[in-house]
Order: sequence, then structure tokens, then C-alpha cells
Amino acid sequence: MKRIFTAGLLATVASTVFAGGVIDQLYNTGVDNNKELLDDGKTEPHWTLVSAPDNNTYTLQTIAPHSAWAPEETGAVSGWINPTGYAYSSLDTGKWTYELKINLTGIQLDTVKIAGKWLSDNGAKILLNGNETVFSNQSSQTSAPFTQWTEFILKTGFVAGVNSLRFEVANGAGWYGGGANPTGLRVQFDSVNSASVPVPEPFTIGLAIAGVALAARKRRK
Ligand SMILES: [Ca+2]
Repeated sequence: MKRIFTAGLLATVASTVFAGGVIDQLYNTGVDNNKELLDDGKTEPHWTLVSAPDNNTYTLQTIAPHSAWAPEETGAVSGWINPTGYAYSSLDTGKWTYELKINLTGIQLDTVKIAGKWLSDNGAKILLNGNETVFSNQSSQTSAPFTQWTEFILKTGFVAGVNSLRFEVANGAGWYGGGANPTGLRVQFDSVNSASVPVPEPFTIGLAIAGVALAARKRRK
């Protein structure tokens, strides 16, 4: 009897803790569907530009980085992107907002932890589902945002279903007092933790109930 009880419990555990919880849509900038770095001059497949200071519509492109930016190292798993496909394009000052949509259907929201880092020209802040996070490197509009990685860890603010992750890149005024100047973004996810919503199968629920019933009977004896 004790053996049956144990078996019932084990079956339940096995069915509710099954592996999964993979967040498929977590793509670095500049990579293909297999998360391999794209060549320069390709259409960015996952990130979109949702607002531009000049109100034009752009399709994001992979780019060879500007000489002032951190280079893409050998074996890089993320790449620079911008609205024109050319890092030296002079683009308006103001907010260039990049977005990645992340579907968390079937994921336990309180288990989600996404850690990564970004480079941007110029400073950017992260918004999750329209809400500002604490992650920003806009306090420095010098070279730091595009030469030194800024790290982030997102653990709260997720919603069931599709989530909006935005990097609001503030293109600063040109260094020589000019207006339009280069802008771009590079985002890299380094670690992701998440678990599936547990879905016990009816068969194992039955086994568990049987196990509990047997244990109760045993206790009465
Ligand atoms: Ca700039």
C-alpha cells in the first residue's frame, strides 16, 4: 500500500515539473531564427522600430558598427542594428524606439528572469509593457552607452501572453553642435530562467488521489 502511495505521488511530481518553459522569441538583435549572427545589410527579422523622431517608417537593418562603437567581436552572438542599414547615416535627435515582442503563453510569470546587456547610440532606457524599468544609461550621453555594455535583469512586470520589450534610444545632439547624427542599438540576452505552467494529466491526478486515499485508510488502521 505504501508503495502505491509513493508511486502516485511520484507520477504527479513527474507530470507537473516536466521540462519546458522555453521562451522562444528571445532573440538578440541582428540574429536569424536559429540565433546565428546575420551578415551586415540584412533585414532585422525580430525587432521592429515602433517610433522615430522624424515620424518616418523604417525597417530595421543589420549594420557594420560605426568606428566609434564597440565592435562585434569574433563569435559575436548579437549585432548592431539601425533604421537605415548604414551606421554613419545622419538621423534625427530624439527617441528611436525599438521593440521585441515576447510571448509568455504557458510560462509561469513569477519564474521569468531575463538577464542581458545592451549598447546604444545614444543612451537608452528599457520599457516593459509600456512601463519604465530601472534600466537606463541615458544619464551619460557621452561615448559610454555605445562603447560599454549596460546590464539588465528583468524579473517583474511581465503579463500573460505577448509582452512588449522596448529600448527607447535617445539620439543626442551631434558632438560638434550639429543636429542629425548616427544612432543604433545592440541587445544581447545572456541568461533566461522560466518554467512552464504545470498541467497535471488526469491519469496522474487519479493516481495521486488513489495514493492519498490509500494513505488515509492506512492511517485509520
Ligand atoms: Ca548619436
